[in-house]
Amino acid sequence: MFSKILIANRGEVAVRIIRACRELGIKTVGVFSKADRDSLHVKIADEAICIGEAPSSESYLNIPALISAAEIADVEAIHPGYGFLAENAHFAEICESCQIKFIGPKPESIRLAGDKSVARTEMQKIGVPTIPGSKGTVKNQEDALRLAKKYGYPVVCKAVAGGGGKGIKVAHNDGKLISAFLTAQAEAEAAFGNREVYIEKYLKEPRHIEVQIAADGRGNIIHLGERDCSVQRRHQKLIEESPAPGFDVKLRRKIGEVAVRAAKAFKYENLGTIEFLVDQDNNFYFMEMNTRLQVEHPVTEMVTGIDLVKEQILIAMGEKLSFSQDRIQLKGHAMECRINAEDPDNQFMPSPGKIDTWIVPGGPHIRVDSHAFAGYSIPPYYDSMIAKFISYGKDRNETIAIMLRALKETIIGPIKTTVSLHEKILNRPRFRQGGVSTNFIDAHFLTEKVEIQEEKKAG
Ligand code: MV4
Repeated sequence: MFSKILIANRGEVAVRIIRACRELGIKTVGVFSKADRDSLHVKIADEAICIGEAPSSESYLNIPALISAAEIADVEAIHPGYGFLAENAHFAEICESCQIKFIGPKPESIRLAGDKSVARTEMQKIGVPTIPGSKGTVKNQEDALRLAKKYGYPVVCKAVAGGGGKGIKVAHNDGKLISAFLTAQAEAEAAFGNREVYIEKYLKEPRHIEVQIAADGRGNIIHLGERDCSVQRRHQKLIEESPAPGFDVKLRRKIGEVAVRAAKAFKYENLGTIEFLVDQDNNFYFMEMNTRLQVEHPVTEMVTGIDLVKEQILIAMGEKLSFSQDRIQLKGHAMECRINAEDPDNQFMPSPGKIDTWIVPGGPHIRVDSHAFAGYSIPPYYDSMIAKFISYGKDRNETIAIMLRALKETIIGPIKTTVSLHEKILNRPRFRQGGVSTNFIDAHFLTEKVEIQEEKKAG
């Protein structure tokens, strides 16, 4: 039904979407900033249009430029990828009003998920477990203190518009709570133009588990198992895997059913993810809904055998889901390592610049999703992720062994990358055991470790 799609994104995800379109026989229009002229997505798209200057505010976030490009190229739909405008309800609305199909959920679903406090309240209404905390937002310091007394320290103040770890502050006592509350408000105002904050009991060593869901426009809605994304540094995921270590069929069915129920409450259509925090006893709590294709979608593709990007486009065209819940079976184990152009030995300083050597892994059961190549210059303006390595094996141990040999055969230079960090993580006994919490990287790898301990003592 679609004959041409515009991809409102750059980097590996633009390449990934072009690949899906080509397999579906859909023509592609790439867009690029002046810094991305020589990028891979520009080379492999059927057409490419320059949409502005290097800073993303003047190009990839420039709605008038994107809509103009879509009109000039005469596309029927826009795929937003992830980041940039993917979760912008206003952009989805503008696409709709220009009769361009936005490949994603309806604006009202994006808006509902975007308010974390309202989303949390909606989940409570339908009996989806949430972390104990405030009813709605917290207006002042007195209320914050009263709630902290009720739930007991530590507590966490979170921005309702939150994302990327901004506007999240933990407090261990009354004295710290006031500054945590005010800082969360100020950060939220600066980052999102919305200073509203809610409060939750702080879970000490949670795992981050998310469930992939897919919904068509005909009321069919299913889940595609879970991903464990607990290995993060400063709210940036480093490694994701599926299935989650320690999850059995029964627990998967339970969290999957809750995720589907949650998605229904969002009147959801297209691909989405329900994020949960999971405690040591495997109790899970709804945290938020992501209304986009995610970076880590390939791990789900590997264990389900489903091409999620093609599915996403077919859903947007009005097709029925190509599979039913009883046809979804996780097979084997998949793991993704995000390779960033950053120096792990120097505070993860970005390392943009020209890539002279680009030798990336191949062979059985390794997938490399990337927009980089020998001779490519990484611009300093955007995200530092330059590749995703995805390994697939019969079980977790084999999957790790495949990833380790893949990392070992990688030679990228002269820019710095996080390849060596991934090798270290994968060799840690605690990681090999499986089921690490979100504190794992802080506890094992952070040079800022001392500083964090000092903060706790002071608090
Ligand atoms: C929490 C939490 C513990 N308890 N909420 C961080 C980002 C945002 N999506 C929610 N986050 C957290 N919320 C309560 N009540 C711990 C985190 C958290 C975290 C969550 C997932 C992955 C990595 C994390 C790293 C630090 C803190």
